[in-house]
Amino acid sequence: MSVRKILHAADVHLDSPMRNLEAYPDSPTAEFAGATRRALANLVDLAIGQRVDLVVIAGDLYDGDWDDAHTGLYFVSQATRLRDAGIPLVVIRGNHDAALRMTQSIRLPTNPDDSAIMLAHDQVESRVFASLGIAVHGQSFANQAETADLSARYPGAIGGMFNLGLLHTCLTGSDGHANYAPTSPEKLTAKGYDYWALGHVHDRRECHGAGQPPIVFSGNTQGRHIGEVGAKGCVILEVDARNRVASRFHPLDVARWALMEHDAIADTLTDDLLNRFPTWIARELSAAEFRPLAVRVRVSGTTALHDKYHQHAVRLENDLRSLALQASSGQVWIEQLRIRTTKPREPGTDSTPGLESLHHVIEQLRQDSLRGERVTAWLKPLWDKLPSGLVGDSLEPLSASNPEALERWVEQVEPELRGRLRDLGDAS
Ligand SMILES: [Mn+2]
Repeated sequence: MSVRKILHAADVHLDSPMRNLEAYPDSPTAEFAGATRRALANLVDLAIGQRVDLVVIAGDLYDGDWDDAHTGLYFVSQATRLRDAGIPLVVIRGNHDAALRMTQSIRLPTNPDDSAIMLAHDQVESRVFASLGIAVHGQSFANQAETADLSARYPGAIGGMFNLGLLHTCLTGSDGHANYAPTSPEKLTAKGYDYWALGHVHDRRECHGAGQPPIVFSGNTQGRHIGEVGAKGCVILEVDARNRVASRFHPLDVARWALMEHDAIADTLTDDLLNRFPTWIARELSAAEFRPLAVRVRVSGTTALHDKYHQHAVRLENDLRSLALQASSGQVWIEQLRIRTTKPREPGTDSTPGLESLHHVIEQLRQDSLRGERVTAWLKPLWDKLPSGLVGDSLEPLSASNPEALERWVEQVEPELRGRLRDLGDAS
C-alpha cells in the first residue's frame, strides 16, 4: 500500500449567516455573501487538485434546518463533483444538523462504490474502502443535545487497515462549545485507531498525548463571527505504507475575522487609536493573504480619556471605516468599535451642578443586580408613547433580556450626560 491522502474537515455550517455585520456604504457585502458555500467549493477544488483518496466531514455540515432546499442542493452539487472525480466522501451529522432536527432532506449522490455518504444516526457504521486499506468508523447525531458518549459504541480497530474514527464531540470540556457527546482522549486512544477526525470545536487543535495517534479538531472551514478569528480550513493527512500519519493545514476560507485590541492606558488623545490602525490593518491584510477582513476594534484600559472615547464613539467608528477603505479599497469591514475603558478613580473636582448626583445614580445602577428590570420599568412609559419602528430598532436592546447591551448603555450614558451638562454650564 503506497501513500494515501485523506482530507479531514468539519463544521462547514453551510449557509450560516455572518454575525453582526451591519452594512454601510462601501462595506464589502458581496465578498462576505455566500462565504461558507465558497469555502466548501474550495474544499472540493483542493481535494481534486491534491488528488486525495478520501474526504471526511466530522459534523455540522449544515448550520441548521433549511428554509428551503437550496442549501441541500448546493451540497449535492459539490458532493457530485467529488464523486465524478472518483473521490469517496463520508459525512456525519453534528448538533447543528442532527437527523431529527432537520425537517427537510434531499436525495444525496452515492459514492463511487455506491455506499451512502451520510452515516446513520441510530447505530455506528464502519465504511471499509478495501482498495485504499482504510476503514472509517462513525455515527451521526440523532438529536441536537447528544449527551451520551457516542464513541463508547465504536468498534475495535480492524486489523490490517488504517482505522479512522469520525466523531462530533466536545471531548472533555466545553469552553464555549455545547457539552455534547463527551468523551476523553484516553478513551479514544484506547480504541486503537490510527487517527480521530473530530468536529464541533471550531478552533483547530490536536488533543493526543505525545507519541499517540492523532486526535484532531480541524476547526471550521469559514469564520462566521468575531469569536472565529484567523485562518480556517481543513487538514490533509498523508498516510504511509505503515499507517503513519503526516498532516498539514490548508486554508479554505474566503473572508477572515480579526480583532484589534487597543490598550488606551498610554493614550493622550482618542486619535492615538486612529494613528495605530493603518499599520495594524496592513499587517492583518498581509497575514490574511489579502482576503476580505471583518474587523472588531476593542479599546480597553484605564484612561483619563474614558469619557472622550465614549462621547466620540460614533465619530471614531466612522473614522476607522474611512481608514479601512483607504487601506484596502473596500476589503475591510469594520464590524464594531467597542469601548471597554475604565475611568481612573478620583474625587469629584468638577463643579458643574448635578454631576455628583449623576455619578451617584450611575454608580448605583452599576451595582444593581436588578438594573435590567429597573431600566425597563423606567423606560416603559416612554416606549409606550413612541412609534413601534423606533422602539424595535434602537430601544429594544435596553431590557433585562439583553444584559450586554444594557451594560454598554450604562457605561456610555454617564460620559454622554456629563458632556451635555458641561455644555449647558458653559452656555450659561
Ligand atoms: Mn459546529
